[in-house]
Amino acid sequence: MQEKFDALKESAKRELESISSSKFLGELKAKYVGKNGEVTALLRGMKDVPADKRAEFGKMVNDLKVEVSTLFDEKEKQLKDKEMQEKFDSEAVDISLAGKVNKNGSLHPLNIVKNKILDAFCGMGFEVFEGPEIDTDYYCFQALNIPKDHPARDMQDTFYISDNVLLRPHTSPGQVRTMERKQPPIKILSPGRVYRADDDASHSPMFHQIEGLVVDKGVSLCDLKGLLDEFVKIMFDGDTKTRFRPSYFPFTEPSVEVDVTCCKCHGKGCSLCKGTGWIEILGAGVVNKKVLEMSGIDSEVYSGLAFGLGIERITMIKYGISDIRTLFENNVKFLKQFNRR
Ligand code: FA5
Repeated sequence: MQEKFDALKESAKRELESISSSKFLGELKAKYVGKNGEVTALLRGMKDVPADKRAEFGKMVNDLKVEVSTLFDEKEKQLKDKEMQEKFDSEAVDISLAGKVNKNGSLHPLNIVKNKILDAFCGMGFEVFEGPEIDTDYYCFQALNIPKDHPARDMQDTFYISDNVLLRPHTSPGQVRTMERKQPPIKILSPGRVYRADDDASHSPMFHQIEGLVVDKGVSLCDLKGLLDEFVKIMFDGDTKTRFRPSYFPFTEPSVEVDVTCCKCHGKGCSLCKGTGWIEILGAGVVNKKVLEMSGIDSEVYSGLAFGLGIERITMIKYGISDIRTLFENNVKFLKQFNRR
């Protein structure tokens, strides 16, 4: 009997040795110690064993079962350890390899300058209001005291979608839309894209403006000058000079234009500033009473000041950019220069 038991144990050992994956283990275990396995079958032969030998026989079969099960448990542990190690090896990361550096994006110089301008004015109590880029003839011109066939329309020739609807040539419609909705005191900025039939080193067909409007009791040209002087001080370094030049806009009276010294020639005169030494950054003035009245503001009680500045021109002056077109070419080498933290 003992020989039979030993042979069974040897056979289990041999079969276990030939197994190289834990997934075949379950089937083999069932063959020996499962419900219908060979060791379990020995117990069924108990009935043929003489009664006085049964206890001893039963103990021997149970011992064999424990021994064979232990062989399987050890093999299972061995295979699982080996498989785990193989998994670790195949998923290993080589920490000595050079890493991949993520390229960080950065703000476009126009956005850097736009944010700086908004910050400067918001610090003086202005709120931001954005109007539509496609607007009507009424808001772009008529409500700003530029009736049909007025010669001032030529200065802002633009792109029409239909007789009455156009790409706005300036952000001044923002003035009208604000005054129609809100009674004074008003202190708003209206930034956005604008469009004109222009194209040279300092004029782009699409560019960005920021409109400013203040309406309250007793607002005057002195307030406008003080406000813009403060703005220029915040935006430019000490060497930049400014000048206020009388000008004409149908929607302001009196009107001015503000120039700063040319970024390329520093006032000597060059092709960028057309030999004048100055670059215009904004138009401004005291809001025409007719415009206040058309927008529902009592011009006997209130007065206003307004300005419209070009973000591209201010960016060019701040960073010494001599051609406006470089701002729209999206040349990464050029844009990287502004990526300073
Ligand atoms: C106007 O657009 C007036 N709406 C500004 C204004 C607002 C005046 C409120 C009075 C009261 P002007 O056409 O001058 O004005 O344009 C204002 C600024 O936009 C200019 O000073 C300049 O900085 C910029 N600008 C004008 N045309 C271009 C262009 N084609 N490309 C880039 N910047 C431009």
